Amino acid sequence: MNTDVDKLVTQIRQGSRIGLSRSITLLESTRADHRKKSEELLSILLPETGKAIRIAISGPPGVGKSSFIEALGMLLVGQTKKVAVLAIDPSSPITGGSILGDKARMEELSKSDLSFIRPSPSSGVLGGVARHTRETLLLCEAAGFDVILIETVGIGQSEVMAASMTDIFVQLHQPFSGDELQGIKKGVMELADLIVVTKADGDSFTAAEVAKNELERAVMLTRTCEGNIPKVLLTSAHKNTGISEVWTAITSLVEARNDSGSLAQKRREQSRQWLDQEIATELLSLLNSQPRFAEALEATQQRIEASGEHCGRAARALIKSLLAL
Ligand SMILES: Nc1nc2c(ncn2[C@@H]2O[C@H](COP(=O)(O)OP(=O)(O)OP(=O)(O)O)[C@@H](O)[C@H]2O)c(=O)[nH]1
Ligand SMILES: [Mg+2]
Repeated sequence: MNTDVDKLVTQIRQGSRIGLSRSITLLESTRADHRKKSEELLSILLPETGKAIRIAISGPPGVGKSSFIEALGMLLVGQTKKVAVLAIDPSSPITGGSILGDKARMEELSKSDLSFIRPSPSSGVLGGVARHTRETLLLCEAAGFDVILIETVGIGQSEVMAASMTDIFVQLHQPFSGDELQGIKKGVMELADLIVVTKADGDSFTAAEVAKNELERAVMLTRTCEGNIPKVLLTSAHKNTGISEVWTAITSLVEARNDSGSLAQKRREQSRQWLDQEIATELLSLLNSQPRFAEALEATQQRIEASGEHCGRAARALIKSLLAL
């Protein structure tokens, strides 16, 4: 075995944050030799993963995700739990990087010896970002972290990605005064295990209460299956109120799902999904590495442009002809 990998394994087992950072950099690298090493590292450590509570914290930009994570994280490190904060963020073409998981909003937490904060990988397509985050999560578990919080912006695909690798999905909402509820997508509400209204303090306290009531009514309407209705809780990260109630709700959900076996079932399904995604990614890169594929792709593209051939059909014909080779 390669000594580099050996060293990283030892460092991670010791809970070293430097070792963890180095390993994450390795798995984010696009170099083939780095990829091979990171796969070796993950294979060795995989049996030591799975022990943390994995939580997605989602919501629109500016709703207060990082501030909430800081407050929740401080509560947990206060109980001597080790907390890792990761992020899934479709990288912005304008800023060229991630806006989430901002350490500035988690100033206190980032100073704690029991925390580890890693912003979202700043490059690549969402699928790649998701792979890195999932692998980083596993490394954090091997390093002994008890709780993994994944911050994600509330826009479609990245939320679904975050849900596909966590046990509990917490949806954050701004205080509001009434009509805004119509704008909340039903599909997103269906992902939530727990709904948290932020900024329940000062001038926005009343609006937060209105939001709580409206959201409670909305979840009753969208959910039909009894026992599966998410709680709606009021919090203020600034005043540090409602945070421990959120933690209690999370641990009760985890306990109930552990008892019923549904959490283990969920993780099995997630792992199956992950395999499917890896197969799709591998197939595509295998195809792209074939010179014949590039030629055939170009020819197909020209045919589509010239004759308006249906893309799905053209893709199937292309794959069939390559498999027959
Ligand atoms: N009044 C009040 N303001 C808050 C609270 N939590 C966050 N804010 C404010 O809301 C703004 C956004 O907070 P963040 O924690 O950065 O929100 P975010 O959702 O992580 O933002 P992005 O990562 O940019 O999507 C900041 O100006 C915070 O000061 C709170 O509990 N009360
Ligand atoms: Mg943030």
